[in-house]
Amino acid sequence: MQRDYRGKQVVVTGAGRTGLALCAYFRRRGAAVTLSDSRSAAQITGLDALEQMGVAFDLGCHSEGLFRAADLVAVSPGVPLTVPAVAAAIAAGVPVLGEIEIAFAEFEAPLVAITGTNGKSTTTTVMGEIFLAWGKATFVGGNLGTPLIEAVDGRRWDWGVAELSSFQLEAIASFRPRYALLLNLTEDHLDRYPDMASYVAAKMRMFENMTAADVAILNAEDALVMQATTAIRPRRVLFSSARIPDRGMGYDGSDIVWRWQGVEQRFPVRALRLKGLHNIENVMAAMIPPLLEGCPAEVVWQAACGFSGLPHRMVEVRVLGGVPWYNDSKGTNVGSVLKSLAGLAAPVTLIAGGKDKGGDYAPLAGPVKEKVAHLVLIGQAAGRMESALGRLTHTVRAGSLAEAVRLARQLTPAGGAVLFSPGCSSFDMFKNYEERGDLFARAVMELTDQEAV
Ligand code: UMA
Ligand code: ADP
Repeated sequence: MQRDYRGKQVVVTGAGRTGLALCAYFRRRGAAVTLSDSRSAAQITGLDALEQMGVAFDLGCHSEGLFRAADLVAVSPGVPLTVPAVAAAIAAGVPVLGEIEIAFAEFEAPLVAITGTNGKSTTTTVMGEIFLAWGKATFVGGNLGTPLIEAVDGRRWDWGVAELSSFQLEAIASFRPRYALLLNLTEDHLDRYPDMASYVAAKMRMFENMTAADVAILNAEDALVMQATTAIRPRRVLFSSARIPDRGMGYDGSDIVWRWQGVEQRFPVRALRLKGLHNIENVMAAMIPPLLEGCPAEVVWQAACGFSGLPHRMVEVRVLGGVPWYNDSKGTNVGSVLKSLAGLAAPVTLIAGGKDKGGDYAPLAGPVKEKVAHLVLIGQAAGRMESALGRLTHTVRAGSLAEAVRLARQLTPAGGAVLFSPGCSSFDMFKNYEERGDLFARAVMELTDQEAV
């Protein structure tokens, strides 16, 4: 249901992609908008267009008085609710809502929400491809890149498929998807949350307004997912990469098997272009809502098989002197590095490090010992990673990503492989993981045959 923002004083926090879209949204709806960002005007792009729209600015700080006096504070995902001005607004009784909540109130089509620590973007994209192949006008976005608020622009949608981060779920109120997927839960974002329980609690908010008329799609093989969802209200449909449930989606080592209402359907996994058990999980999860909605199985499977993967996730950049080089810049936590390493044979040269999110690197110890011949560390996390893993394999530090690439070239003989899977976010050295992955790929392409190992 659309809210009436006419004449309201709205403070939008965060001048990233979400904040800029929120400003335009609220201006279109007649609100008086102030954009607040801790960065200064010189560091932000896109302000001219907002100024022309009549947006006011509060830059270089977040002014508490402004926040306390607002009718609504709209927060970008990157702005924690603990920021003093936001906390002051909450204390003063001002509604503080996230972009997902604001967009949801006006998004008229049914929504599928997808969260989890890893696999969100892949699952979201595969599901979007399926709905589109079925001929449905489908918005595909969210944390993936296009904020949901950009979908609320007068276009008519049949479906919305939205990747959601824990950050986005922190500031919902009435958000209620028809389907909600929880893919897995492992440690992440401990630079924003005091502990793992708080991170999980943020993710669990996805289910809070759902009823028995809605469906939760859950990973039966993830013990934490199972434990965290025992008391949720929506009906549960499980997927498993280790067995075939009596009712739900499973994998028997060669086929994905869908059992529903007494009928069994099989989908041969060799036809998928996506590789790895984790991607089989993503595809299984992505298939369930369209199948439950009556999308023909052939349409579902053809679309799933047509998808070859997103950039920056285990992309082979080139093979040089018998060494494949993989860009996995989206490997931004320990869980994803584990999956990427699992897909490679020893010996691997692993380039890792970036902005430290405060998690434990010890789960990497076994695979590093077994497969990683050389560990090249970059960024803010290099010290903590070296303490956790340095004694298990030959470890060096590099001052830049380009230097890490040169070192990896020198260290890796034919028959080895180089994996760039940072296990950290990119914000210490780069704008985002895409920029980091592009720079890695460029540095790899600039290597010449002459630089002998
Ligand atoms: N800022 C403040 N005060 C603060 C913190 C930040 O003013 O206390 C400002 C920054 O100076 C900056 C702005 O906030 O100008 C950035 O806002 P933002 O971080 O919300 O960035 P957006 O460009 O709006 O991108 C966000 C998501 N970013 C984060 O969650 C950090 C994008 O996910 C998402 O694609 C986009 O909305 C559209 O939905 C990125 C991400 O890293 C890819 N997500 C995390 C992940 O996937 O692990 C959760
Ligand atoms: P997200 O959007 O949650 O970050 P992506 O689909 O972008 O997830 O995948 C990022 C990385 O996470 C991949 O490169 C891979 O290493 C890992 N990954 C993908 N799917 C899964 C999964 N289902 N379980 C665990 N790790 C996964």
